[in-house]
Amino acid sequence: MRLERAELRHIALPLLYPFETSFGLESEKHCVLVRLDCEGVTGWGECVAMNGPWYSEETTGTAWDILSNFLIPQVLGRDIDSAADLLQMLARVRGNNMARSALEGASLDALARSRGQSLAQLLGGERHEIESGVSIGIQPSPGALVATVERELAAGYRRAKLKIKPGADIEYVHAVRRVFPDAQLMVDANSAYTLDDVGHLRELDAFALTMIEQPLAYDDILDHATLAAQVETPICLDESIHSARDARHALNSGSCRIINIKAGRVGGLTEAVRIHDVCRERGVPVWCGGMLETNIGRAHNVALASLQGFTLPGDISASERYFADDIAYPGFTVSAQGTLTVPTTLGTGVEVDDQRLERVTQRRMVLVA
Ligand code: OSB
Ligand code: MG
Repeated sequence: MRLERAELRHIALPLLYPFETSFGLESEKHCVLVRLDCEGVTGWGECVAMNGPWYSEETTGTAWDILSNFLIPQVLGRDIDSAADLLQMLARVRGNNMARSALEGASLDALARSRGQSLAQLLGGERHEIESGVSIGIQPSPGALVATVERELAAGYRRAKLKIKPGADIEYVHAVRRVFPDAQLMVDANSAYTLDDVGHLRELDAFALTMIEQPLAYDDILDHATLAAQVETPICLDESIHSARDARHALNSGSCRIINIKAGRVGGLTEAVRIHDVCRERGVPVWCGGMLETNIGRAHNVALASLQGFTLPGDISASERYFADDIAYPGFTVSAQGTLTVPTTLGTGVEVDDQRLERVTQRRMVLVA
């Protein structure tokens, strides 16, 4: 499959519900999309880097630079017949996992389409339905959080993840647990705490949470092991894990008992599958995280989460929670049982609406072989 043409677009889409985490408030989604044209098939990838370096070092700007100047020039005009081929060509570029992942994702979408397969099939996914959870941003008050959780659980979702930060944690979680004694609940701190907060974080043990996600520094592995030894609630790592090697290190050190896998954070679907494999061998549960994706990135996440080792509900929710006018269709809907259906059509199973895409495009670049 010869890569003949690549197109980058920086898009901006208003979020239906502004999303607050410990690192800030997002009301508009910005991302870079990658389109690849290869001998009659088109593949799309979405870069999950945010506008600013709040979640990780990468931004829409750095991703644009790395994709246009370094990654795409390595592959343009060349034959890509497997993910291994592609990763080999990109091996010279260090880091920049989100940019790399967007290109890998677009390539795998195109590759699956050229082989007459769905992306899930190409990855070795076996599930037809995936369990869906929601990630709920920090709310103005415990009461507002309870009302939001109530709405999401009523929609069918299997678990609710509550974003926390110092000052919006114990009281908030307690309020939700009081009203929903049996709900599957977890929290995500996005690195808002330090080891000085161990005593405080231990208070979360009272609420039967399935896990505490990324309580300590975004680049830490070992302090999480110190914390994990002092809290009963399982620790899950998100920001800290960039590779299968990181996953091994974290598990060997006792830093976490669960891993949140995001293809963007780890450099692509291939590395995401490797982490899945490492965890599965050890009986460690994984789940698929989200980065407020459009239906393009969401479809990539759904394909990934169709692998057997994704045994916990992920942050892949229905499309209607994010944007009024998504740029790709069909959207994903949640069933009354809290599941999403894995597409069986070609590639990601979603198609881009060119007119909507054009309306939200802020910058565009075409590279031809
Ligand atoms: O930490 O998982 C996170 C969104 C942006 C950045 C980081 C995170 C998140 C989410 C959103 O939790 C999950 C979703 O896409 O709904
Ligand atoms: Mg997280």
